[in-house]
Amino acid sequence: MGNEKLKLFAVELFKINAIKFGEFKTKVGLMTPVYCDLRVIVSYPKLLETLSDLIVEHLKKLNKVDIVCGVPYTALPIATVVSIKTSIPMVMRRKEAKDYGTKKLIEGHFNEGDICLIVEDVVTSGSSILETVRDLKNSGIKCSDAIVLLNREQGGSQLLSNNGIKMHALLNLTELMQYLREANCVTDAVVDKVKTYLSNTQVDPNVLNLKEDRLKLAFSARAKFVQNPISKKLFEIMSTKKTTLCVAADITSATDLLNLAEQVGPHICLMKTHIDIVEDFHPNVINHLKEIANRHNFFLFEDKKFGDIGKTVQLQYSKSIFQISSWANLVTAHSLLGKGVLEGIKAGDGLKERGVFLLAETSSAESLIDQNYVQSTIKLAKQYSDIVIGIVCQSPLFRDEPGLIQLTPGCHLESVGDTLAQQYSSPENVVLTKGGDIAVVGRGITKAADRSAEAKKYKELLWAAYEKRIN
Ligand code: BMP
Repeated sequence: MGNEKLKLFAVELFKINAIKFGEFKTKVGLMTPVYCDLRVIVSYPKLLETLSDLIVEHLKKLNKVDIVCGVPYTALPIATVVSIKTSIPMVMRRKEAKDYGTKKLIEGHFNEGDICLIVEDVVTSGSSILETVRDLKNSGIKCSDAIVLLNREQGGSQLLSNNGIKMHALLNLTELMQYLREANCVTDAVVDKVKTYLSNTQVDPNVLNLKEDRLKLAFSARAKFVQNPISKKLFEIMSTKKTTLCVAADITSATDLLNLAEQVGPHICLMKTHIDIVEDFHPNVINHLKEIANRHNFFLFEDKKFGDIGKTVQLQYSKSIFQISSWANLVTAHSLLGKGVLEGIKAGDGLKERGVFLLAETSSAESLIDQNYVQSTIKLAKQYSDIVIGIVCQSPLFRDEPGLIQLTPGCHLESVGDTLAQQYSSPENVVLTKGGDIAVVGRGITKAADRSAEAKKYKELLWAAYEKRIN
C-alpha cells in the first residue's frame, strides 16, 4: 500500500465532496470543521474499486478471516466489493430494531466461531463498529480486527482496543490533511483549524461505553443504567421475585379489587389500576391496597394515560378524590402534547419517588399513531430519563437503552382479541418477538376461575421466555 496511491485517493475523495471543510454538526451534535461522508462513493465505481483494492492489500497482511462485514450502511458496498475481489463471503447486519425477533440480525450463511473482518469508512468514537460487533458476537461470530479508511483520531482506536478490536486505518486525519495540503486542496489555515479542533475534541475512551443490548441483558445488570429510584427498585423486584407480570386490575368493585391484589400479589411486580372505574371508590381502598402492595412487594401503577397541558396534568395527578400522586409510584402518560405532561407530573405534590411509562404504541387495532410519533416519543423519553422509566409499546423500539423498560399490554394465553379492537399475543410472543420486559395481563387472569394459579402460570411462562431471551 503505497502512500502515493493513498494520496491520490484522498484528493479524489475531496473532489467528489466526500471530504468537506466548513462548519458541520456531527451525529452527537458537536460542531466540526471537517466532514467525511463516503456515502457518495457508490456514484463513483472506479473510486469504490480503488478503496476496495486498498483494503484488500491491507487484508492480506492480517490473519485468515472467514467472512467480512461492512458497518451499515456506508460500508456495505465497500465490503461487497472486497468480498467479490477476495472471494471471502460476506454477512450483513440488520440495523432496524423493529425487525428484531421476526428477522435475523445477521443475514447470510456463517458458522459459529467464524472469524469476521469488519469494514468501515470513518471512525470517530468507534461506537458504530462496536454495535455491529455486538450483533455479530451475539450470533456466535468472532471479531478482532477492523479495517477502516479514515481514523478521525478522536479516541475511537482506544475504545475499540478496550473492547478487543484492533483498528487498521488506511489514513488518519492528520495524514489526510497533509496530503490535501500538498495537493493544494486546502490552505494552511484550514489545516490549522482541523489541528486545533482535533486537540480540543479528544473523547475520553474510558467514559465512552457501548450501550448494551437491552434484550440480551439480565434485569439485575440493567439496574445499573438507571437513576430513578423506582426504576432501580422495580428491576430489583423483578429479579428477586422472578416476575415480569403486571396484572391489569380492571375491576369495578373495591372489594374485588382488594381480593385480586391478595390473590395475585405473590406473582406480580406491578398492579396496574384504572382507579376511576371503581364504582364504590373510597380513599380507604387505597390504604388497603398500599398495605397489600407493601406486604407482597409490588408497585401500584395507575394507568391514567395523562395527556393534557402540564398544569391540568399536575392537578389531575395530585388532586381529585383519587389523589393518584399520593399512592401510585408509577403512572402512564401520552406523549402527544410533549414535555408539558412530564413537567406536570414532576411538579405535582405527593410521593417523592415516582416514574412514568410513556405510551408509544398500542395494542388496539388501527390506532392513529404513526412511526414519526413513535420515534418522537422515544426521543422525549430519553430527554426525560429522570422521570420516564419505560415505554408502553408493542415492538422492541429501543434496544440500545438498557435502562428503559418495555411494558407490553395485550397478553392472553387463549384469546386473540376482544370485540372492541383489543389484540392479544401469547406470553412467549410478548417477550421474544415483541421485546416486552413486563407483560400486562388483564382479563387473562381476572376472569380465570383460580386467579392466583393463573397469575403463577403467566409469571412462570413469562420468566422462562425472558431467560431464553437473555441466554
Ligand atoms: P386485558 O389484558 O384485559 O385486555 O387488559 C389490558 C389492559 O392494558 C387494560 O387495562 C388497558 O387499558 C391496558 N392497555 C392495553 O390493553 N393496550 C395498550 O396499548 C395500552 C394499555 O394501557
